[in-house]
Amino acid sequence: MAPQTTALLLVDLQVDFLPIGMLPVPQGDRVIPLANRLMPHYHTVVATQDWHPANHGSFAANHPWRKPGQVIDLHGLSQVLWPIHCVQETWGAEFAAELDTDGIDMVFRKGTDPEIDSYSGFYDNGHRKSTGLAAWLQERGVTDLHVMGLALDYCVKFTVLDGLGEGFRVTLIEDGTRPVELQDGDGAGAIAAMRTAGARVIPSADLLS
Ligand code: VGL
Ligand code: ZN
Repeated sequence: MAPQTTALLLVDLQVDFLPIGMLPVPQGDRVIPLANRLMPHYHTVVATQDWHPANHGSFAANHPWRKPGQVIDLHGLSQVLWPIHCVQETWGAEFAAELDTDGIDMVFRKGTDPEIDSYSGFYDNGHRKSTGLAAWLQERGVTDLHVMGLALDYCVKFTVLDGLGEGFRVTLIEDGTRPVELQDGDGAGAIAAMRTAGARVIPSADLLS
């Protein structure tokens, strides 16, 4: 059992990020059994859920003559355009069917404002609005976060960086995540950026043994 001050943070383990989904992360399904195995070791388990309205500005389909992977300026911020994904109340936005959601204590939804994207579980991409995740964890005395989920080079990366910025000690569970890799090397680059910012990176075997 991890100390009570350590929480497990599951990032966007949703149908649309699995190989069957609309924004498939290669081998994204492989991390679900690991999440199920890890959850019982933690006093506190929190999950983030990408939760977009259908008119969300990150969807390529909402911009004429744009396709996924292109980058636009969205209300002053650089925005990668994505396929339609994780639309509120659709199957794609649900947690992976194999995920033991009974083990989750609290869910933080993000990406609900059509005007701005939200990769991190803590803040939108402009750091304008908090989701309440940091305060919720701090109220429970959590000082350490163990993070896993999808996708490594977007939502996991920015959640880890914001977690460090909020003063948590943050550990990335390396085999609990997979990258989308729009560009080759984005996964390795994300891990390097997290390490540089102060994250510890370990395999799940170190936690389960
Ligand atoms: C994500 C792109 C768009 C993620 C969410 O969960 O990493 N990536 N929305
Ligand atoms: Zn999204």
